[in-house]
Amino acid sequence: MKNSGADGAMVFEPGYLEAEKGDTVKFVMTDPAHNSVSEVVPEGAESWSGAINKEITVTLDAEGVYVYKCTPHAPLNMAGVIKVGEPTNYDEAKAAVEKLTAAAATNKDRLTDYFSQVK
Ligand SMILES: [Cu+2]
Repeated sequence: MKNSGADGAMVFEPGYLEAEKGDTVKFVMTDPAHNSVSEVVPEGAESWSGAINKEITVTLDAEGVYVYKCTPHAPLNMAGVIKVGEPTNYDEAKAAVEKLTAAAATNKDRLTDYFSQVK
């Protein structure tokens, strides 16, 4: 969770990640005032809601696409995508990406670029 990265200001890096079922992902606080909150998780996986300024470790319990955001920087499209195995919930994840992108004022291509890597 960074104030500035290769994909611009207020950004998760990497913003797109492929992982295996059962892996854990730790959201690390490089800069302050961020969090990680799931927007969509596959069926059988637990959603998460990290507090501002708190690192959080998430276990990816199910195959599918996970879409998450940083609450205070959602208007800057600070959000990311994790793919685990087969994208079982592709349509639901796509809808979440479109909703977050529509609500964002800047970095409009960021999340759709991440999601375009989901195959
Ligand atoms: Cu943030």
